Amino acid sequence: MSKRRALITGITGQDGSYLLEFLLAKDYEVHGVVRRVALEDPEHRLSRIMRYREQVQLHPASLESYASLYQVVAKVLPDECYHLASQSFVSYSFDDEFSTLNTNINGTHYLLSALKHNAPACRVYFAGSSEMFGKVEEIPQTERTRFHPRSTYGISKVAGFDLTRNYREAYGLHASSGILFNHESPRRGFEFVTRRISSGVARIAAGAQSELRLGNLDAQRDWGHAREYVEAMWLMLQQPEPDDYVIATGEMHSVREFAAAAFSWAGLDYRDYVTADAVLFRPAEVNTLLGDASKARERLGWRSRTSFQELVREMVEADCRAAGVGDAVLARLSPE
Ligand code: F7E
Repeated sequence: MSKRRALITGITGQDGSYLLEFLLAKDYEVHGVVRRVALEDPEHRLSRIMRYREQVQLHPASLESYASLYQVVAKVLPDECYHLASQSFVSYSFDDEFSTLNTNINGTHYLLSALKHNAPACRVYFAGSSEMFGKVEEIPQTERTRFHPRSTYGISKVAGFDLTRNYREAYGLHASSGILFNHESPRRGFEFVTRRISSGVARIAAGAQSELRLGNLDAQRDWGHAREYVEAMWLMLQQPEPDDYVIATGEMHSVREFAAAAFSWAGLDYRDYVTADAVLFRPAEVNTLLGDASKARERLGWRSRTSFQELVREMVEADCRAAGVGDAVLARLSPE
């Protein structure tokens, strides 16, 4: 039997790299959409997937170009398509609303349309986000909670979610959306708060830095491990019917708690190093996010397994090792 063929947009990112590993382990033929510049600068831009370079076929295309996505889909004819690519940094969406909306909404629309024309039987995953809940209308948030996005990033994800549902209802595409709450790992981009903290702790422990400036320490998030969240994406596409699912841990912690835990793993007190800088506050903040993933648990058999403390420890350990901190700190961080 021929291998199942998967196409991933955003394959070079945190989630894309974990999904690539997961699908290779399941013996998929994996294809990825990347920007042309990534192929020209592989050491840097393909760093998360370099070790799988021989096992994956990469295709240059842009979310801004319908023609380029159309050609990739027509060539690959995927059985499953995971649309993870987007401008995903919420802060940046306040600086450049227009490109966030254009790239994220059009990119999703172009891909869905290209699939409708070339591979209508393909099963599609759209990366929705808890940012769609924004100014939350109930706690915890479920698939039935109303959206109230607070940034153009959130708005673009609501539009992508609606487009995905519309392609399902109007054209019969097997298209599902995951409403993923924050998910982190040692592969998280350095601009996101958890990685800012874990890499900051590592530099401080290594003596290369003496303070860490953050924004709103009181924001609360539901943080899970990205490696587990990509399994949920795959499970959604194995269901007979497409649907939408909240993926979350069901536990909420503040940025302050994350910082306290991260510094404490390195034997430090965050209050000696962290300052809240008003410049880093967002014009419209999402203060609390807490997901209820009961539907995913019941229908997909999925649940989050990594505890908050373990997630923090893993991130701090990885950054401390990369920063070359001393053995005394590493001994605190290594699991028994
Ligand atoms: O911010 C606060 C910040 O940038 C988390 C993306 O993957 O998850 C992510 O979006 C919170 C916010 O992630 C700093 O104000 C404080 O309240 O790590 P973040 P995010 O905005 O929640 C969702 C699910 C997505 O879909 C997104 O694509 O932390 N915060 N101080 C800070 N945030 C940052 N970045 N940097 C700080 O210094």
